Amino acid sequence: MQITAHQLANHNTDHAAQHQRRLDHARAEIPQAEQIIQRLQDFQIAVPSWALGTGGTRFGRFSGGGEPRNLVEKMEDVGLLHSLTRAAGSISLHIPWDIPENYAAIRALAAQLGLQFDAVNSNTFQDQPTQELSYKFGSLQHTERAVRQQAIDHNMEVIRHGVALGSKSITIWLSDGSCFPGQLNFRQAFQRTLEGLQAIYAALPADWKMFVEYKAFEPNFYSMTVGDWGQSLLYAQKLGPQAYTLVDLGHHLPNANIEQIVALLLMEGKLGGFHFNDSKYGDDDLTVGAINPYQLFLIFNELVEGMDTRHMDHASDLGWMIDASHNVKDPLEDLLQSLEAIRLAYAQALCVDQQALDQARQNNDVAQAQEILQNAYRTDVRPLLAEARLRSGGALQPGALFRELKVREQLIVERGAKTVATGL
Ligand SMILES: [Mn+2]
Repeated sequence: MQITAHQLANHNTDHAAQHQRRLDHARAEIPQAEQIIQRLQDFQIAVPSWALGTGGTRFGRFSGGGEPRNLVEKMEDVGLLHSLTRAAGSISLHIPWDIPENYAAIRALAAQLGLQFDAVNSNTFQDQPTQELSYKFGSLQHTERAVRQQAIDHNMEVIRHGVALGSKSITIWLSDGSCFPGQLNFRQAFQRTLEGLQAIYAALPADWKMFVEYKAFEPNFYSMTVGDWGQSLLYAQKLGPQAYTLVDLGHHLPNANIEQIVALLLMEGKLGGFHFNDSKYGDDDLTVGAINPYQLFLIFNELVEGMDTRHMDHASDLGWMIDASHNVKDPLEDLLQSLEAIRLAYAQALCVDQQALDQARQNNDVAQAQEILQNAYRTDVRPLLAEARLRSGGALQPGALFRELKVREQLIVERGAKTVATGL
């Protein structure tokens, strides 16, 4: 299904008076409101193809019905999100779950839906049915050269798909590591992995980036061969200028100071992008902002200040992706909530009075520094988000319109109640 301009206009007319009241109030309170609205219009977030179906855990998966059955339907779902929000202008594909069969047709559909292709993602954490050698004991770290070569070849194939679609980056997350002490020689595992990444890096087109994603634990529980930002940064530094660290918010040990990690990676010019999600315990992949929206705000505060210091373009110089998926919500409503949470944190960070904060720090005025941050965090920027959507042709209240139009019910009619999207 597609949401028509007429449906959007009707919805926006119904909510126009209420919106104007809220917007007038926000404008009176936020001096830089107009600039924030414009920045929000530019700020697009990539939706991962694997978040469009109900996520699973290793204990089970409960499909919600109407899930996209193939790449075309996944793109149509992102198109729905984009037409409601005008904030989800790209899709991040996962190979082999989304192998495009007809590049021209897929590109034409993307153009029609107003979508770009964000980073392509490789997968050497599962064995595929057609695969010759097993990744049971790792991929790029594997002791056998043939397994390593198979993983390298797969990543090169992913790059070729990305080139054909117009992607500009590849994200590599390795599940490599060890489950028990003694299983691996850490140094040799690192060296083998580095050699594999170097071979893939050599195949990167000149205008591409490689994102090296780290994760503290799971599926390996004793060591991970790209286990934290320090290891990822080491790889990225050794690989060269097209390699960057990717920060997935759920991939840290509990209570890690992610905003400090982000600040230092930015300082080194090695922060490539984000996988947004939220968590309470580990890699929970919960809706962005569902558990700790203040941490997300603090991360965006470092991003805005750090990107401005380096004269970076907020919209295009880093990769902004969602990586979340779970069992109990409608995946599209979940993504609408994540998109909103990311943009709220961004807009609140744009409200921070950086000069005043700098002055408070110079004076060691700790209480004042906290006041400045929390004032920005407690600013209601929701009317600015709504205004940005309105100006870009989206809906004033995307979640409400999603329900008014009975989008999920229609998708179930079109696709059936028992569909299951490819993914975890
Ligand atoms: Mn991730």
